[in-house]
Amino acid sequence: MSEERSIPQTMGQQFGRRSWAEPWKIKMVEPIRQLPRPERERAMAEAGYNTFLLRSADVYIDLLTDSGTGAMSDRQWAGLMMGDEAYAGSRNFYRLVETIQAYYGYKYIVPTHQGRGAEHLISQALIQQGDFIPGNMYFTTTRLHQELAGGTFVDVIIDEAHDPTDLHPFKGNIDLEKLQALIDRVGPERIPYISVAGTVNMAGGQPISMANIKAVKALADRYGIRVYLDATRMMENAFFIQEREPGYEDKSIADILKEFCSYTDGAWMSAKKDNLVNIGGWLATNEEAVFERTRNMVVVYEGLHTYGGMAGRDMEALAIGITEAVQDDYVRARVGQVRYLGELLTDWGIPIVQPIGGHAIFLDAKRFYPHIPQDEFPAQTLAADIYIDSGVRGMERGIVSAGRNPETGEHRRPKLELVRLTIPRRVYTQAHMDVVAESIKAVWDKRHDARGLKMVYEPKYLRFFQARFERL
Ligand code: PLI
Repeated sequence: MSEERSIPQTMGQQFGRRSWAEPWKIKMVEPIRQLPRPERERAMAEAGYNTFLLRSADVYIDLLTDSGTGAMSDRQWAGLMMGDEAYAGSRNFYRLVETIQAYYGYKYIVPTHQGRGAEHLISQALIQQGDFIPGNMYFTTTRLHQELAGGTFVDVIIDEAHDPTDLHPFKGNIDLEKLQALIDRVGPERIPYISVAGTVNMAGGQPISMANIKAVKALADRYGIRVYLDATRMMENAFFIQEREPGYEDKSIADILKEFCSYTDGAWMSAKKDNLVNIGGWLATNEEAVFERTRNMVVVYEGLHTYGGMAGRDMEALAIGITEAVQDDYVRARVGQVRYLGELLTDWGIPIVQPIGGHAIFLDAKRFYPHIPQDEFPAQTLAADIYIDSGVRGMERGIVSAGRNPETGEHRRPKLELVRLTIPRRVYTQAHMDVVAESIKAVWDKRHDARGLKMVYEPKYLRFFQARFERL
């Protein structure tokens, strides 16, 4: 062997490749461990084949959710020490309000303990019994709060969103004809607001385009209907606009975010995702009357209107988190890591929702386990099987998550039957992604042996959190 050939070449030297990398380095670590397989089997059975019921100490790589599971920066941890824990008028609250105003552009802010606290307030404030709320695909807690307020959610997302193989670049878009048809059918006075999510969680983390939100706003304005935004993962949505929408390639994430929000009347936010904190949320509006109503309600359900269930230190970490989350290099690395995992799986022919979204990889359980009928919960089964294989925890996003129709009591049968592998922000490395991908591949290779589940316990609300199953 020649001297030259014995020197291993890096991929970069070979292909002239330039990789992205995270714009941070690791200062503190939290040990994790992989239980032996017999213990994983026992843990899964004891958890009723529901990954929500596992103890986190029994999980190796935790991809259950990106909600509240991100790593805070040294600046945010330093910010915790700046907490002003006054019951009323905390300094951190005013900083948070100014930060949301600066980056999202809304006028009035009501703090809440997390996203569903804000969903509760906006739903109760705007929805009357018998109203209809159109939206770009349901989200579990969002729709439930709309229903509890007396409304009916109507899905007006484009058809492509329900097809995991369709490569539409903006599968989160609203179908304007579906929206118009609803307005014609029920009348604009029965539609308190259009519920727009950026990116769409249940569709696979798919974005909505700037052109679409502009068009939605124009249509809504014609009828005097409000547009409210679920801003939970808007940074990632802004990234996809920058990447895919002509005219936005040279705009910053911060500029895109602000422009997008300018086409809406307000927003609710689970700060546990894109705002890089472990707990927190907020409601924002440009409407004074809505602000007055929700600011009054927050003291009943969440806490005083200058903390809404958060500690002063939480609000400080949240304000700092917003400033970090709008950085272009951060969002690029964030989506880049999700894409890295998705591309490994795609290369092995494993069926996932395409295009790869912003916060998670969604395995298509219908194509993974085609022999398991939807009534035997293929996605629930797959999430359990992955945990048993490696200790990697994902979650079901299919028939169990969709729940029952409150009028008929029947299962809702979503077209998408998925397992979500959600990547926490700034937590895991590329090596963790390799381990995850290899575990999915191992389960894929044994897919023909899989057996479905039967549900043996079903709670009334948001059943996916607490339902229990047995192996068929
Ligand atoms: O979990 P909350 O209450 O902070 O936020 C509720 C919520 C609202 N909208 C969207 C799009 C969400 O994704 C969301 C929560 N999502 C969770 C917990 C998740 O695992 O995706």
